[in-house]
Parts: sequence; C-alpha cells; structure tokens
Amino acid sequence: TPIEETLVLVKPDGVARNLTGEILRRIEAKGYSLVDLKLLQADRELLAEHYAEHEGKPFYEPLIEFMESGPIVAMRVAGNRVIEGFRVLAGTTDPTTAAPGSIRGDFGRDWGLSVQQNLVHGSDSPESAARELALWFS
Ligand code: DAT
Ligand code: MG
Repeated sequence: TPIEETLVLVKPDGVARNLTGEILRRIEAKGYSLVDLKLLQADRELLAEHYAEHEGKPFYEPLIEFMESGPIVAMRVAGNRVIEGFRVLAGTTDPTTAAPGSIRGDFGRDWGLSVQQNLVHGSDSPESAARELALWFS
C-alpha cells in the first residue's frame, strides 16, 4: 500500500488547553511523520468548505462558530494507513464515550460542554483527505 497522507486539525479547544504537543507526540509515537504544520485563524469561508457535508444540520452553526473562536493547528501527516489510524488515535466523535487511551477519550471534557469541543479533526477517507489537504495547505 502506498503511504497515505491525512489532515489533522488541533481544534481551538486543543490549542487553548496546550494539548498540541501531546497530540503531536501521540502521532509521532505511532510512527506517523509530520510533513507540514501551521497555526492559523480559520475564516468562515475555509470552515464552510471544510464542513460542507454538515451544512443544514442542527450542529452546523455552533460548530463553525466554535472553529472560528481561536487559533487552529493544521498538520499534514503521512504514514501507512494513517487516515484510518489517526481516527483510531482520536477516538469516536463524542468525548464522553470515546475509548480511554484515545485523544478524545483521555482529554475530552465531561463538564457539560458540547460534543463539538472534541479537540481534533482527522480526515475520514482518501477522498476527504485529498480535498481537505488541498483546502488547508493550498
Ligand atoms: P468527526 O469529527 O468525528 O469526523 P463528524 O464529521 O460527524 O465527526 O462531525 C464533525 C464535527 O461536528 C464533530 O467533530 C463534532 C461536531 N458534531 C458532530 N455531531 C454532533 C452532534 N450530534 N452534536 C454536536 N456536535 C456534533
Ligand atoms: Mg468528520
């Protein structure tokens, strides 16, 4: 299998809580390679493109507002089956039920904040990865 690349985002909650290093540590410990990285404040246009599949859902607006609320760390990460593998490192979407040992399971907070504050994003398929990497690292 050819080496894959995926887009990882440390969302505004992850950056604000100083978890960027811990998240990158886990990515590197798993054997994946960092190809590119930047800290940026995402604008609405970028976020609307990024989350186009969720437009019209009840959580869409709060999600975009949250993603606009502070700096994001975007990473291009490479490795064998990294798209699927990073999703396992991240854990399932809802931090309450994400497995312990995963990023969301270990650091997701359970004091009443929304599901959207789940620390990281990872592309969910080769098609998504190609689309999202072009968007964030054009
Ligand atoms: P993931 O980030 O695990 O790929 P997703 O693509 O289905 O999840 O949704 C994108 C983000 O939207 C997710 O990280 C958090 C938020 N979200 C998803 N489902 C939600 C829900 N039911 N309520 C609130 N936020 C939600
Ligand atoms: Mg997704």
